[in-house]
Order: sequence, then C-alpha cells, then structure tokens
Amino acid sequence: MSKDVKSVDYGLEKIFEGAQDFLPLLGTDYVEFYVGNAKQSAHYYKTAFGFQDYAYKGLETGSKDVVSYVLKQDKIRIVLSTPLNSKSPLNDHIVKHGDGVKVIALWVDDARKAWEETTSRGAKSYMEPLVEKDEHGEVVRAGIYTYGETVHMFVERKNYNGVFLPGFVKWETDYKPAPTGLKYIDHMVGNVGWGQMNTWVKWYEEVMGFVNFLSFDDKQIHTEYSALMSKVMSNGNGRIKFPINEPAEGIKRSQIEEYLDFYEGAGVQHLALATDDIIETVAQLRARGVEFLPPPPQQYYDDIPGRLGSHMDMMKEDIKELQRLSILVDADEEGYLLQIFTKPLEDRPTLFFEIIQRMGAKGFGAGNFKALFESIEREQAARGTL
Ligand code: TYF
Ligand code: FE
Repeated sequence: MSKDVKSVDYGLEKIFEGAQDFLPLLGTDYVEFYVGNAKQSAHYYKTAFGFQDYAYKGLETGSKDVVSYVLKQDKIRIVLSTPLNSKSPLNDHIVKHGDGVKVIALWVDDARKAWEETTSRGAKSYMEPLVEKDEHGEVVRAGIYTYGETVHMFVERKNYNGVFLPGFVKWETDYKPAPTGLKYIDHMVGNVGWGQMNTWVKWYEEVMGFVNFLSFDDKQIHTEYSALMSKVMSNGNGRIKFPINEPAEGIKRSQIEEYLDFYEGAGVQHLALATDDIIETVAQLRARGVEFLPPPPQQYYDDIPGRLGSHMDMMKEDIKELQRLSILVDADEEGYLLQIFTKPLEDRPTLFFEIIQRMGAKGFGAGNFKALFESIEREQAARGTL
C-alpha cells in the first residue's frame, strides 16, 4: 500500500511555486475543546499526557459564563472550556456532540485580512474581527465555520506580550506532572458525512488556498468489512495539514460512520501530536493510564523489514520494543515514521489522539492503514457498533 504513496510527488514548494498565498499561516495557535467539566479534563490532560498549567479565566477573573483552562506542552496549546450556567451557547454544543473540538485556531499576522479573504471566498463567518486589549497589548481574532460546527479562528498576536489572550491570567498550581515529550501538532483530521469529502476539499482549496497533496481512496483504505476515503489538505508552507475522511460503502459500519453517529455530525476525529522519542513518550503515557489500540498480529511485526526496505538500515528502534508498546511503522521514499493511536478519549467513540514520530517520512502511514483499521474494528465489535 505504501507503494501508492511513493508515486505521489508531494513537494509542496513545487505546487505553490509562483502562486501567491492569500492566507499566510504561521502555525497552529491553539485548539479549544468544549467539555462538560473543564476542571476535571484539565487534571486528566495534565496527569495522563503531561500538559502544563498555562492560563485561566473563570469566576475569579470576572468571566461569568465560561471557564477556560489553557494547557501547554512545548508548542501545543489546548484550551478546555465549560459553561457556567444553562444560558451559555456552549451547552448546545456539548449536548449534541459530547466533549469535542470546537476551535482550531490558526496563528496569522493579520486576522482582519484573513477573515476578509476567506469570507469573500465563501466562508461563513463565526466571529467578525474583534480587538481585545489589556495591559500587555492587543490581540485581534476573527473566525469562520468549517465542517460541522467546527470553527477556524484567526489569531493575530504581534502586538501582544501577555500570557495567552486578554481576559486570561497566568495559571500555575503546585501539581506539575512531567511532560511526556509531545512537541507540536503534526496534523488534525476531520470526519465529514457521506459524499462530503470533495466538497470540503474544494472549500479548503477555494476559501483557504490549501492544496490536496495526498489522496487515499476506498480501494486503498479498506478491510474485509469496511472502507473509507481520505484526502490530505495542506497550506502553502506545509505547517498546517488537515486530512479529511468520509465513510465508504462496506459490508459493516466503518469507524467514520460510528464517529458521525456518536458525534451527531462532522467534526474533528484526531489530533496527531509529534514527539522525537516515541518509545519514551508511549512508555510514559501507558504508565499514566492512557489506553491505546491493541497491537496488530505478530505477522505485522514480522513484515516490518520487508515493508521498510532500504530504510531498515537507518531504523534505530528495536522491533521487539515497538511491538511491546504496539507502535506501528511505515516508510515512504523519504524515510520512515512511527505512530500509535489512543482509544477514544471520551465515552462517546469520537475524538482520539495519534502520537507520531517522523524519521524523514512525509506520509500518513498508509502502509499501516489495514492493520490499524482492523484494530479499530475489533474495538468497534466490542462496543457493538461494527
Ligand atoms: O491521519 C491519518 O491519515 C492517519 C491514518 O480514521 C488514519 O493517522 C486515517 C483515518 C483514520 C484513522 C487514522
Ligand atoms: Fe493521523
């Protein structure tokens, strides 16, 4: 399967040569989750994943309707928000979707221009440009809707040196579990409904100026029972990568349909968090109670040297060690990658995390899709949702 990936030239520099980027993105700014109990979620993401206290707003800071905890690990910032009364619109989101990602915030130099460029190309506005100020300067934010009820916020902070955003205070407690080596967000994946993938591919092309640099159809992504399709969208500098999945016809319910049923619509399926020592990171996460998908069968690990070919020589990790932790390996022409997937992080089988270490490879682990999806199907079978 990784052969199909090898035939794709995904030199983004070439794709974008000569084109002018109307939406320059500096990186991911933060990801905001709407959750039922942010205080407990913050404890979980600190204890289990090693996120650190960063910023806070709530009753003590004059925020009467919403409480938000901001956690940080290296370049990753997550915001956990909970309504403080029944009138907050956050309630509707949580009632419908359960805990999940509401906002993928993108760091820009000019939030007003980002909003104008995207809304003039057809984006539905979520929030008109808003300037917020405090003694540390000002932040400009604006937002647009993407798939489902998910939102992209544009965050301009070049005139700001406060801790997070105006309205937040620095947050630090005595409880400081050690980081687990998570460095940055490698990609964020959306699940959309039947027949909607190409609509959203076109939306990212036209509204955001992204390109589709990798595609996997249902002939490549399937098991004996189910299938899905996936296209990876990237911005001009390659810092932002958004794969988009849709279910495909199979004899049983695919994991994408399961997600759509439980999330009650399109939304963020997984965040892939990068580490540069996956063995140490996964050992830590396991020791802290994070649950991962069970390992693929012995045959998968026996096949690794064949699958990696010439990259086998540069592989530093011991296959036995990878198998012990149930880490997956795949290669493309530029190198190899190591990845592993958690079980869903909520009671609804919706959002999960991927932990990824890239050793030169730029793909998404297509050679692992079959083994991975078979693992997911075993979990679905246990839930009675296959
Ligand atoms: O982001 C990706 O494409 C990989 C593989 O439902 C993947 O992490 C694709 C679809 C899916 C789960 C994982
Ligand atoms: Fe992924």
